[in-house]
Amino acid sequence: MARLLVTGGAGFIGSNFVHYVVNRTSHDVTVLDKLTYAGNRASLDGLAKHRVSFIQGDVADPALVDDVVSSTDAVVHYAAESHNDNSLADSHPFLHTNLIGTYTLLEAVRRHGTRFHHISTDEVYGDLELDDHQRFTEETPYNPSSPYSSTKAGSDLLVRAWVRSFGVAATISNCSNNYGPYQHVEKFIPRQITNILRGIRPKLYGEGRNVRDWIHADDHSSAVMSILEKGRIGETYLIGADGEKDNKAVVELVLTLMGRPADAYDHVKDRAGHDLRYAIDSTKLRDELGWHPQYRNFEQGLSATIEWYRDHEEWWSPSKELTEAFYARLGQ
Ligand code: NAD
Ligand code: TDX
Repeated sequence: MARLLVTGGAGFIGSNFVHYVVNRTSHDVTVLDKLTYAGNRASLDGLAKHRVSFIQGDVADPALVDDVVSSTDAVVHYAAESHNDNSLADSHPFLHTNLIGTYTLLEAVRRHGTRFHHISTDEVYGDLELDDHQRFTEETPYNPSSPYSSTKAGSDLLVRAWVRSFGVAATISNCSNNYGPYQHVEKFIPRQITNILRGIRPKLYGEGRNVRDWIHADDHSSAVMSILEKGRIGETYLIGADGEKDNKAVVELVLTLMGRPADAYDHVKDRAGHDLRYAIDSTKLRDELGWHPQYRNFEQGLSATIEWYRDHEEWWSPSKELTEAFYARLGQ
């Protein structure tokens, strides 16, 4: 049994990971989270209090981070500014949290000899053509497009340098697009579900041909646990569940599952520099660590996610108005 420090544990994927750890392992968890607009303590409600402790703070605060890292066995680093559209509007928080925050954690784990797992994204590889038969692998060159993905790429490179130069015991994972409960309403799938629940038409950027490779957040969590337990130090593992879908198909499926006509959505202004397609080849993770996704049916996973948003209006409602006001200013 160990104590895991989960940074960003009040965010979407971090909170799903904390639920996963508490429900399926004997590890205890300390969450370090700044509670930005994207963090929500309610996402950790219902978890046994003696298993999870919560610290509100910034991963870029060296004294706090040193103190928290000194009393944990391993760090799983989810905290980040995570939304591409926000990074186009104001990049500064992305440089602070994604770069300085990761640097601050690396210095602390270096001092204390603590195991470190860095959570990253497939967006560091840039994008693929729609008809490209290749998918991203661990060998794909970095080629990020947005301020968000470039700061995530930078954070990955910091981790690699700290492994090589200082012997930090770190691993990295780059995952594709996650869906599931507790995702902020700014993101594609929750935005459309909550729009429909509010009587607003879903909004599709451009023609909606862009492809994302969807994975359920629980499958991301199980993959991260496998890497923590069995991954080789210094290695990168790509996480994906063969879930490629174009945005138009996803919005049509959401509408259909919610009993609306499949074409009851609006096309809005496209995202600047919009990545066309992401696709993950997770052979290394599957062959080396024996990991497999549990959620193989996207429609079922999406239906359960829709039900979750139906049942948890009090969780998402406070963010909805501000989020839509932001998009309205962008014309999206
Ligand atoms: P999120 O925006 O939902 O959550 C981020 C969390 O980090 C929030 O709780 C926020 O309060 C916290 N945070 C932000 N700045 C902080 C700081 N300076 N100090 C401490 N806490 C801070 O993000 P998410 O979608 O859950 O993504 C989590 C991680 O997974 C990120 O590193 C992201 O790059 C990566 N990732 C996300 C996806 C996806 O589909 N969402 C896919 C692959 C990888
Ligand atoms: O209203 C919308 N309409 C729309 O068509 C929104 C919010 C998005 N989109 C499109 C843009 C993308 O092609 O849907 C797709 C998904 O958009 P996001 O949910 O913003 O995700 P994406 O930009 O693909 O990035 C996500 O996956 C990789 C996460 O937000 C990142 O944190 C992660 O690294």
